[in-house]
Amino acid sequence: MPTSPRPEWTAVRAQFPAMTQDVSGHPLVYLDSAATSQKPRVVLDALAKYYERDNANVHRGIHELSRRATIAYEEARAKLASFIGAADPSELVWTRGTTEAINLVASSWGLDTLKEGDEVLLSSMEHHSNIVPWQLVAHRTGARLRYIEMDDQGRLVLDDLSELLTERTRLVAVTHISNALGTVNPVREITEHAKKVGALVLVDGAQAVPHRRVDVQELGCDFYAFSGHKMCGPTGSGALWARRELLESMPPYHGGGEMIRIVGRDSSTWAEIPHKFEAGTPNIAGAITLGVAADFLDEVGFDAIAEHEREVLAYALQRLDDLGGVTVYGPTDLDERSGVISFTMGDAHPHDISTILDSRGVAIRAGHHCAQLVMKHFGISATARASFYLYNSTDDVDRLVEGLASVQEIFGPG
Ligand code: 7TS
Repeated sequence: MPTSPRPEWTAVRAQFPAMTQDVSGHPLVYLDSAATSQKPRVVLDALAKYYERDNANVHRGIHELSRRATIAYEEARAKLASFIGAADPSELVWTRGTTEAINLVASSWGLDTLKEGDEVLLSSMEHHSNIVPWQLVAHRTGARLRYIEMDDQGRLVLDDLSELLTERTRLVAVTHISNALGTVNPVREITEHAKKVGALVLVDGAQAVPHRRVDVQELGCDFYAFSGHKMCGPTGSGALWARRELLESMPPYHGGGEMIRIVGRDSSTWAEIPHKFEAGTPNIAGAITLGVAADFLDEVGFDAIAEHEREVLAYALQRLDDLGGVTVYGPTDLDERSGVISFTMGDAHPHDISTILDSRGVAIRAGHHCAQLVMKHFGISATARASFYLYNSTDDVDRLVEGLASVQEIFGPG
């Protein structure tokens, strides 16, 4: 088991300027990447370069800067499409992130397609952004929401799937990786079952795309949503991937400039996909620099990232076990989880744990993590959550555990 970071990962970390600062008089230990990741120098530089040299609106002006911005914007689309294994760049719609991508599907496909008696199958480990949009649509259409439940390790219980999936099921919407537990779901297996009853499958990839190679075609899903800011890209960037025929048949979600072909007084016709879903001036700098972030991750390599994160995760779980008094939620098998550790410590409230850690320069998240159904399942209101990314090391784990030891000094051993 490693006790000091490997030099190649120290070099990766050195590319993240935010990671080199002191917080509360201590070198920052950032363990909140499930909320948002830090950004490497190449992404920050690309952002400045875009605004310094190429800033112009896309698909509009016939001038050099607009040409440059448009080319870079569409090149980034092609890059991200291939990054997730899409067949064609036109299947990738830029959004503000996962939340907007799911709302797009719910409002466009959902309102257009769902009828009274139809069913949407969710899971009880979903982030609120894959629950609430479906509730909104269900209330308006009369569709019914059903849930795949979890076991006591926070794994989906798939034994019941053949009962949950019926000819009424129009959509299965599940997370690839849980943000509250780190559980990695067998999406391909779920997709295979869903196809048998003709249901579509939407996958929330917010916690997956940053950490592992995702291939939407291999997964066999129909919609895949993800956020740029959790994968070293800027906030306000992200995308929805969907099969071409679905995007073509779905009505627009927002109306405005650039999503039309011809506008008349009473009605209009729509631009080709993906532009039909991109009304108004998009987040041009966000899309372009998300392309840079994808290149950065590719260069480090997902095999290496996954191996490194697993090493840090295994070390962290062992050290927490050695410390004692820490209840960790989620699967015990490392093959079934990613670099998220959600935990509680006796009577210490997660917010107090987080505050004590913050005073020592260690950033974690405390709360329900926008996954209140997960908290309910475990009979708790909140957890403390440490989440790891490629720039974290076993040294960070040591600092976390030192901080937790001081929590125990204050609150007792738990
Ligand atoms: N789905 C999952 C699984 C997530 O983890 C998040 C954000 C979202 C959807 C929403 O993504 P957004 O980029 O549109 O906001 N999760 C978290 C989190 O765990 N802490 O802060 C945000």
